Amino acid sequence: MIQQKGYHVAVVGATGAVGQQMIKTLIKEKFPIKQLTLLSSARSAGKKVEVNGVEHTIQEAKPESFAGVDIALFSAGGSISKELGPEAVKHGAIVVDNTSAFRMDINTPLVVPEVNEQDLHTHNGIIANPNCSTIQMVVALEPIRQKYGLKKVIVSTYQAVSGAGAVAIEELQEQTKAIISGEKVEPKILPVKGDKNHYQIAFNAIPQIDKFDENGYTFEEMKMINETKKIMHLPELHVSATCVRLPVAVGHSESVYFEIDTDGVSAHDLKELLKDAPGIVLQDDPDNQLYPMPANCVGSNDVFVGRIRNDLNETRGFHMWVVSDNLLKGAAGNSVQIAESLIKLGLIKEKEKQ
Ligand code: NAP
Ligand code: 3JN
Repeated sequence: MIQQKGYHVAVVGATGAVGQQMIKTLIKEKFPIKQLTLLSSARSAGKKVEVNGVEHTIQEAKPESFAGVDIALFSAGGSISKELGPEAVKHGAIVVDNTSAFRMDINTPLVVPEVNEQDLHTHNGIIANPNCSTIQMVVALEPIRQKYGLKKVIVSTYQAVSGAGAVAIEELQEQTKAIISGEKVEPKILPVKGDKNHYQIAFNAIPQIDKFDENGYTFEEMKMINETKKIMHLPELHVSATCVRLPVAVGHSESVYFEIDTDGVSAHDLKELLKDAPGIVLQDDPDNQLYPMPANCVGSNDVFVGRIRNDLNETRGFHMWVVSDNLLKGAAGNSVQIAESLIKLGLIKEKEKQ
């Protein structure tokens, strides 16, 4: 993977659940890398990791870490992005930020390449990668919006614990083992590491992802609502969300109800449309019990769609089931895709080309 020509890529949060997937995705996609810099906090600095047969030492992320970097992929939390993202830009890097730090900033494009790749042209150094739950939903909705218009979306999510980081994956594994062995569990992380109460996730479902906003929605739900409108350029779209954590390691699922702007459209028409749409795999055959499930989607950068059916009362209303790997298409995969789009569109400045 490391080439004479290519880009100096930095991964910030390289030891995390998302950062590790970023490194794997860069290799899998044969991203043109001339130099790879892996950054974390002081806790992991000095650790050695092997990437494609080459040993790399994790370094502590500091402003000066970005000297000579062309593309910096950030996934170390919003406060690190706010602190170090602008520093990376000052050093001439383009930042693809996986956190919510800049998503709703009007000067920062929020991009899912299948939906709004052209928004990359307006970037000012930072490009925001949306929330995982938003990404998979807009990939499935965009072809429908383009052909039939879109008026309303009501989504309920069934989210995997990996969305809450490496520590939440460990918590699910340990609780599951403990409960099966008849031992007591002491929840410490979920639903939200810094919140007042923690609840068992093994053999449970928790209707809280992120903290609560004053309006009774959680911040995860508000992210889905606001980000969807921004990415799809539909400020008037009616969107509502309920986000739920399930004892699944990887792969978010969503039940999406939506209303289109056109009469006379059937579920069959939507299946025909989605079967050839970019980034989508249609798995919809009730007769043969074919529908997407997270266990079958892990490791893929696609969005899997099934269970498409008409609402029984609303003629312009439909339901569908959308599943995707939250660490890939929902995070690392979409970020690397953004970096690939930047290269394809010629948006990485000449001076940064090696
Ligand atoms: P994680 O598994 O807990 O990993 C956190 C990473 O951030 C680790 O590499 C950690 O390094 C690093 N880090 C922590 N404090 C740091 C500091 N002060 N300076 C530099 N690096 C620091 O979390 P994750 O699941 O990978 O998620 C990381 C972030 O990605 C989240 O906070 C969120 O903003 C974003 N995210 C986005 C989505 C999405 O929907 N697009 C999904 C999940 C996560 P150490 O090893 O040194 O601790
Ligand atoms: O919980 C999930 O499934 C997705 C979580 C995403 C997340 C976790 C911590 C902080 C985010 C995010 O990307 O929206 C953030 C954040 O950056 O706000």
